[in-house]
Amino acid sequence: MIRFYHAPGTRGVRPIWLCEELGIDYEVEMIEFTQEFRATPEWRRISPLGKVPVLVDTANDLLMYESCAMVQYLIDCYGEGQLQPMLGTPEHAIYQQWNWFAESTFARPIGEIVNHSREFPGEKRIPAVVAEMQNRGEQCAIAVGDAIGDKAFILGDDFSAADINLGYSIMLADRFLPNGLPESIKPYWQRLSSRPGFIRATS
Ligand SMILES: N[C@@H](CCC(=O)N[C@@H](CS)C(=O)NCC(=O)O)C(=O)O
Repeated sequence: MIRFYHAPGTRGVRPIWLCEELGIDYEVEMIEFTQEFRATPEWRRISPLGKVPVLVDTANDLLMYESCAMVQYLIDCYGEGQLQPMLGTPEHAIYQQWNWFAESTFARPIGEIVNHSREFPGEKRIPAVVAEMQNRGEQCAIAVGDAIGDKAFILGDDFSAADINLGYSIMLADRFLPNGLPESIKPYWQRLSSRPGFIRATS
């Protein structure tokens, strides 16, 4: 059985959405997403930095963190070739480019906006830091909009797990960038966020 430790609206949306798309059975244990709970030794034994999500797959005696790595594990192990191009092809390289971009380039500055507000509330807030992270997040959203052009999905006609990883980052951008999403990305976001799998993963 696959179990996710998760909190609403956080990066666990990615692997849960993937399970919904592929019809993989899973269960979710919601954790208390407070600094106090995340600092407990009990939670740190499961998640060394106190973060979510965490995936446990009892069938393979596996415990892991990093949401995009979970998505890749689940399609490699249970996806039967679906939702990713064939390994070793240029298409797979571009697919991986977007997976990495989604978390390490796009979600990162937006996550830092959230972290900054939490760690430096009120007068301790450093406006230049927040502005720079907003600018970086916005540049990423524009880059995705440019790459999408008039394609349906990031790799073309076919929906892939890279759309799931990017989709979560776009959800963050929509929520935390002061000017919201650039026009160029809105039809893509509409297409992703209206998928039944996304709706089930976020409700
Ligand atoms: N790169 C990690 C990031 C995990 C992460 O930052 N999770 C957030 C929630 S979406 C969290 O637990 N934040 C609390 C913290 O950073 O202390 C992943 O993709 O799983």
